[in-house]
Formats: sequence, structure tokens, C-alpha cells
Amino acid sequence: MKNVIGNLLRTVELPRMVIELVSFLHTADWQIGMKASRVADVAEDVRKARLDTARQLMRMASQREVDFVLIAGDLFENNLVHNEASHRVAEVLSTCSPIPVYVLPGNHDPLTADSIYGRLAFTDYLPGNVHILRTSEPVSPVPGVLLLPAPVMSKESYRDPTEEFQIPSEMGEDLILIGIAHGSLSIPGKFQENDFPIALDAATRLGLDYLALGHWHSFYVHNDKRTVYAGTHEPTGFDSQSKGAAAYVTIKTKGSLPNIEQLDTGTLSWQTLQLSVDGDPDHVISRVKHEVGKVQNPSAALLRLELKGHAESDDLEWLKELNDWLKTCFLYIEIDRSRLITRPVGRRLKKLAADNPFLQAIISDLADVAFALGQPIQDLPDDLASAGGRDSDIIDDKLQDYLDGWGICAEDVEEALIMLASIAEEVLS
Ligand SMILES: [Mn+2]
Repeated sequence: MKNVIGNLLRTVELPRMVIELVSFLHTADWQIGMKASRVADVAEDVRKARLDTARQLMRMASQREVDFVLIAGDLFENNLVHNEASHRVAEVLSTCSPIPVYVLPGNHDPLTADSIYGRLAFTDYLPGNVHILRTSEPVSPVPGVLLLPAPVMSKESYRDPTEEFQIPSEMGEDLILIGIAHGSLSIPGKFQENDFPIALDAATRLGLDYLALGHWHSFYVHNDKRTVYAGTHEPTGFDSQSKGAAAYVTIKTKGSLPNIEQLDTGTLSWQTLQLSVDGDPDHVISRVKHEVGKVQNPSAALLRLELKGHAESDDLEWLKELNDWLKTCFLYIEIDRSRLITRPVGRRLKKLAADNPFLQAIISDLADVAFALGQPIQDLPDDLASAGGRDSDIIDDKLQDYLDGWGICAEDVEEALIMLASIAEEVLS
């Protein structure tokens, strides 16, 4: 009852709109203009997907009639992106107008002297609904809500960005506070000191209703149920844990736990498949076929196939044929055979080293190491093994100490020879 009277009194004294429900879309790390040079052949497809998915997100914002959109940093890959990329972003952001979009500079696109956010060719053409958060001055996107920004000014920082928040000393007790920052939650073992460390209790300690974060690429809700990484909307590479996400958030009243819905937004999938080869290529081919059958929508998938083990032949035609077939199934295919040991490696190396004293010398050194380890390389022709003039006196205690010190074993030598053969084939043939 006391609360009811209190609310009535406040309503009489301070007539204002009482926010009962605020809704917004939280996204981050679009990294528009990403080079994707690792997958150069399809880099354009990767860049296009990032823009297309961004457009879908803006459509979702309109359909759900959110009050505003938050982009928590790294909208751009860097501050050097082409004007064309920045114009495309502006156009995408305009599609949810009149819904306001708030953009926080991140460590990829910080507010430095050369910032994209200071480039007139970008800012002169910004649609009216887009607001760049250039300072930590609070902004009110809708009545009853205060947005506390912590724009990034440098590539790295030891300082907690949430310390930048300017929380008013006096404010209505119903005011919903939303922080927006870019950095790493200080979860032990999961962050670096110079990577904008954010205190784990920042949201609760500062009385925030929601802390919208960017920088980590996976969707993540901290155990306070208020601190959230939206993740990137499209995964950025093979090592990405993310499938592409964003957060749709509603907050009923000041202090109530926000309702956070994870939106799955990714359209391209980056997959790594590791297979062991034990001599028989046919076995690998049938396993690859089986695994490939499980991939949904392969034409939108980038596949990295890692092969390891032994192939009992140096005829790798089957690998080329497999690659040709996979190319027609997937958007992109990459076969890593640097850990695939093909025999006889000695014969291949001999052919490659015939006119190459430098290569001969490296092989001879490796042969010395193998000899010192007590396991001479089986299929290495003698003339190649002694090309550098092996002298058992040279394989002295010093080398032995070195091998012991680094824990180098016969398998390492074999692997080095395989890699050497692969590299030499690439470079010399
Ligand atoms: Mn970042």
C-alpha cells in the first residue's frame, strides 16, 4: 500500500510517462569490411552475408517494434574500411527508421584521430535514426530509460570501460539504466589484462538493469542475468565458437530481471572436420561422404577438412579428386594435409632435393637428429642422409642436450620431414 501511495504522489508531483515495458535489440561485432583473406575465393560472399544478416536484424527490429537498437562495438572491421562499406552500413541501419540505432565504437573501430566515426564521407550521410555514442554522456532513447555509454578510444586498455559510466547522482527511482560497453568480462583464464577488462559485478554494483556488451563473438548471459554478450551476428572464421546471434531484450520495470531471448541469426556455417587416415584412402573417402551428408545446407557452409595419419602411397591423386568433389558440395573447401604422412617420403624428398643444396642441407641435418635419437630415418637414401657430410663426432653431447632439453623425439623428425616435403612440393614444383 505504501508503494501505491508513493507512486500516486510521485505521479501527481512529477507527471511523466511511466515505462512499463521497454524492448530493444542488442547486437555487436558486425565487423563490416572484414577481409576474410583466409577464404579469399569466397571473401565477397562472406562480406555480403554480414550485410544481409544485418539487414535481417533491422527487419526484425521493425517487426517486433522495439524501442531502440544497440550495437555494442566493432560495427566495422577497422577504421580504414572503404567508403562504400560504410555507406552500405548506413543504408542498412536506415531500414529500421524511425527506430533509433545507437552505435558504440569498439576496439576494431575506436574513436582515434583516423576513426571512421570522424570521417565526413560517412557521418555526412548518416540517416537520422543513427546515433554514434562518442562520449560517455548518458542518452535517453525513450522516456524512463537512460543509456550509459563507454565508447572505446584505443586499440587496447587496462581500464575497465564500465568505470566510464556517468551515473547521475540524482534520478527518478524508476529510471531503467542500461550500460553499453565493449571489452572482456574478467572471468579468470578467459581475458587479458590489456583487453578492456570488465569487473564481473559491474552491473549489480552500479545498479544497472542491463549491461549490453560486445567484443566476445559468442552469445553469453552472465550469472547475474543482466550482463550479456550478444555475440557476432555471423561467425567470423573456423575458430569461431559462435553460430551467429543477437539478443532481443524486454524489461518490465526498474529492477526486474530482463527477459533475454537469443536470436539465431547466422546464415553461413564454418565447420572443421578432423579425420584420421590409416593407409587406405577409400576409407577416408567413404567417411568424408558420410560426414558431409550430415551437414545441413552445405552450399552455405565453409568446410576445413583436417587429415592426419598415414597414407601408404605418395600418389595423392585421390586427395585431389576428393577436393574437386567437395568443392561442388560446399561454398568453400580447404583440405589441410600437413599432418598426413605419405610414404615413402625419402624418395619424394630425393627427387625434390636433387638440384637444391639448401634442401639437401636441411634433410642432412634432420637425418643427423634422427641418428642422434637412435632411430635413423628408414626410407631416406644414404646419399641424401650424408649430403652434409655426417660425422658421428659432430653429433655430440651438445646436440643431445638440445634434443633432451626440447623433448624432441623421432616422431617430431618424421613430421618435420613430411612438412618439409609438403613445403618443398609447393615451392619447388
Ligand atoms: Mn572487439
